[in-house]
Amino acid sequence: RRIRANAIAILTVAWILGTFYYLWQDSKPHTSPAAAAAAQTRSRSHGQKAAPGRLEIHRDDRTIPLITLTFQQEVHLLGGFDEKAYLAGKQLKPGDDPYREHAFNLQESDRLGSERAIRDTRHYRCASLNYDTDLPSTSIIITFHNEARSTLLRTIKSVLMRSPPSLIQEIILIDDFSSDPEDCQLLSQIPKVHCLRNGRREGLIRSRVRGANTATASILTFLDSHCEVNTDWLQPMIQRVKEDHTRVVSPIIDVISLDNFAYLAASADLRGGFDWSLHFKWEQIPIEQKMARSDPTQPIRTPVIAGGIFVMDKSWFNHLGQYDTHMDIWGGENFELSFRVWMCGGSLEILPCSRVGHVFRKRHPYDFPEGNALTYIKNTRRAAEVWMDEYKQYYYSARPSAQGKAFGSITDRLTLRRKLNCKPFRWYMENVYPELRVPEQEAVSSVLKQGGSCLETHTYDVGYNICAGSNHMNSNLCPLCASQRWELIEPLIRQQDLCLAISAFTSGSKVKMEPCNAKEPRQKWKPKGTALQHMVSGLCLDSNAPTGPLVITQCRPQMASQTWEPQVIT
Ligand code: UD2
Ligand code: MN
Repeated sequence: RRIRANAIAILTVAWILGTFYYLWQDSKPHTSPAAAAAAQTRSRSHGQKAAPGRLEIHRDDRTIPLITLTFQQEVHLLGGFDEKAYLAGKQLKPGDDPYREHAFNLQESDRLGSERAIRDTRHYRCASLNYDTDLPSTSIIITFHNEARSTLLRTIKSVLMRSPPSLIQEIILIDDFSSDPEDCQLLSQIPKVHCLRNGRREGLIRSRVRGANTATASILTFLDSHCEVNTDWLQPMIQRVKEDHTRVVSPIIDVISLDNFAYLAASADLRGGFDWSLHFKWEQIPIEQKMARSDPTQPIRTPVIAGGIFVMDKSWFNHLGQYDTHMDIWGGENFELSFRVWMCGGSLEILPCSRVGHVFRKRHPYDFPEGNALTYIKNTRRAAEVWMDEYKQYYYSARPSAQGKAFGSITDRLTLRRKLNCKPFRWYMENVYPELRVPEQEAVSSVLKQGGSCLETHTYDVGYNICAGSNHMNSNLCPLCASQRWELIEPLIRQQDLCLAISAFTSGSKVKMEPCNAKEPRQKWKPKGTALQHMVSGLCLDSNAPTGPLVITQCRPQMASQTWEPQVIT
């Protein structure tokens, strides 16, 4: 009996240890110092994108076996296309700088060949997910300007080899007026590949719209011209869009090293964000959301997308107004699209079970006919002017050089916004990106003058009284000064911790002081001419002179009892 008891005890201990080991393996952080070092975020000018910070290596190195195609398979996949001749047609000359033309190491890319094994960088649970067997097919849209032949071909071949053939309706290449028309033309010998060439340089925005307009599938998939798609990259994205056509989805964008073309896994804890200068950045998912994520295969809501790689229903793309085609060359279109999708009834997400590699570069390898800075300003100014409402002031403070720069007419886009009945940017700030902090406004103290009287408080009551006089304003001895001193921080009218609030939303309601809360509708004011209008009721602050008390009444322009002129106290 004792032997049996011992055996049971040993088995129990072994079982407990085994369970602990399993759990530890599951939660172990998958980072390696080497990969992290490779991921230094690069800073580039004018809002250029850096590679996602924090790379990680998964514990099980599931490299996709190199699919070496048999001659028949190769013919089936590539048709009459002569890959060797295509690549040999453009070769780096001995002594040439391999980074000069493309801002990545062309020698390494050429040496790699058009297909290679890459690691399956997804979370291991992704492999056991199932997708509908009747997913709709997609048109892949790739625009490029002077892309290297080896990277472009690798993008296309990875799509053909790593997607279920039935899901690929066609691959539409838009050659944005590259120097050599053959870069694109020759590729149209590959089955499913079509080539459109622009008669002049249009930039990626108009090029993508041209591609979308010729697409025949019901779903659009956009890719940059230097990508490599990973195992089962397409199914998760098409599945999400099939379930709800208002979703716009993107993969986790892995990093292809611009130096040695190593394929590196990006962190699965990042989403797209930006600062007020409209500079895109990768940022950590907010901690509460991270804690709430029990399933690492679930989509990640993102305030903005990086821009290059996403899947969108074609009718939804058209319904929402495609892109702003007055944006040129590169930049800003990802903000415009992201604001528009969120504010006009859709959503944006990153799907961790879809992975696509991309060569992130430190500089643009091509020229901007109007200059890089001016183009970025024009494009982001258009996005700010159409979509950011009163928040555009923060864009201008963060990018003062944008003021006064030409950005063309935005009438059509404003009409579109009205027609689609889109929500205000304030809604986006409160519901989609509350983590984006509004810059602290400089607290300037003012008096609010009505003739010789000033708005004044008596603890929680408000009235008006003879102005204490500017010569006394800074003196502690002046009893009225503090009670006549206001900070106008839209939407609040503030005195220390108390704010001006209405007691009810109807005309004639009294006005009082209460603890500040910028979300409280009763405390929201904005200037209207020389009057102060309560934002929600639309009524104006009225001294009710000479009888008092202070109330809100119907706004009447130039009405003496509604005039409150701010005068800054220095
Ligand atoms: C990122 C996006 C990119 C775009 C851009 C902002 C990713 C992976 N990439 O910059 O798609 O949203 O942010 O605008 O999210 N191109 C043209 N004509 C031009 C210029 C560029 O066709 O005049 C092509 C270019 O060959 C490439 C694509 O547009 O295929 C994007 O350009 P990029 O790779 O220089 O942009 P990237 O990755 O820095
Ligand atoms: Mn790119």
